[in-house]
Amino acid sequence: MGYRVAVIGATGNVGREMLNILAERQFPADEVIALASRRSLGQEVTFGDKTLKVKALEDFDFTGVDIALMSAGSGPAKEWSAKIAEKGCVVIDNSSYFRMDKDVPLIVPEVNADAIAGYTKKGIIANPNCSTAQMVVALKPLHDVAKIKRVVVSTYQSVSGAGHEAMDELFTQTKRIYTNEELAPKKFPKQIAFNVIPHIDTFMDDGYTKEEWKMAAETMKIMDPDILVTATCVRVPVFVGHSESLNIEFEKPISEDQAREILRSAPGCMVIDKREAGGYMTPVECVGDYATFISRIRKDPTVPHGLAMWVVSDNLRKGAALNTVQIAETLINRFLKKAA
Ligand code: 11C
Repeated sequence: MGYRVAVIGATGNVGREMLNILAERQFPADEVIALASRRSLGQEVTFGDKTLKVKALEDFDFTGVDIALMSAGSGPAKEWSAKIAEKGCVVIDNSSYFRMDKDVPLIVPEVNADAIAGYTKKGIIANPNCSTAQMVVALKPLHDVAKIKRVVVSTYQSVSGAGHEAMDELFTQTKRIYTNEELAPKKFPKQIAFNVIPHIDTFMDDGYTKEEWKMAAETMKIMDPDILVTATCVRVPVFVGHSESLNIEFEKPISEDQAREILRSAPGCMVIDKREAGGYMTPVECVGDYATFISRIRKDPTVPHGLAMWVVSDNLRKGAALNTVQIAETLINRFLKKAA
């Protein structure tokens, strides 16, 4: 007997990837239900070789549904998660709403799969921010060996992180540059085509943005509360794939060769690191892939035990939909086993 799985926010960038990944990984589902708000009622989405008609979340009865993968934003997460969990359906939410709740585990399966056990408190599991997810996949194997003290990260985040309207804005602005038409930024505060914007999410009182704060706070919750992270998050005119430049300070010595070896055998990591033109990963090459790619591993000589590296991953996959499905896989294998 398989599972009944609902995908909430099924018409969005991440919801569509969730459906693709459930199909690709042959998640043992007897039924997959595509849900979105009433506005999307009747729209169609693809699930493997099937087409699913989107149902309205507001009218749906979750009785008998095992798992809900939710990517509908913080508002719907706040409004619906507890009601869905009350029906016995475990919610895996991709928004930031529950991430810092002490009764909700925040999970990247390669890093802290055991913490999933905490889902029983509220029936909810949180999925981290995309830029955090790929960073901790690369950091954890090194932390286990040489203990990380501090990370300085600068991100180069694709527009798909801000939704499909943001992707349309990059596309339209890029065309308009050539025809001398008005660029009219809407989704982004400034022109994104042929530009970069050092501002993702809202500004906080200390001058950091919420995206930058999330990278620090979520890393501490997922990996180790003692790790210091300072981030600068930047939007770049790339459609899909987030890149990150990391400078990592360790407590113990660790060489670049050791780091390369450790990361080569680490779950979810792929090392592409030749010191020659093209011997590194770029975001357009990671699209559709599951891995977190690590390149440009080198010594950071400015601290006693330091390494620098470049980390790239598909933000809609490892950063969101894939991680959510991996959580669901871990959940069913460890906690929601059904007789074959
Ligand atoms: C972006 N990282 O690239 C954001 C998207 O907290 O889940 C995901 C925001 C979040 O714009």
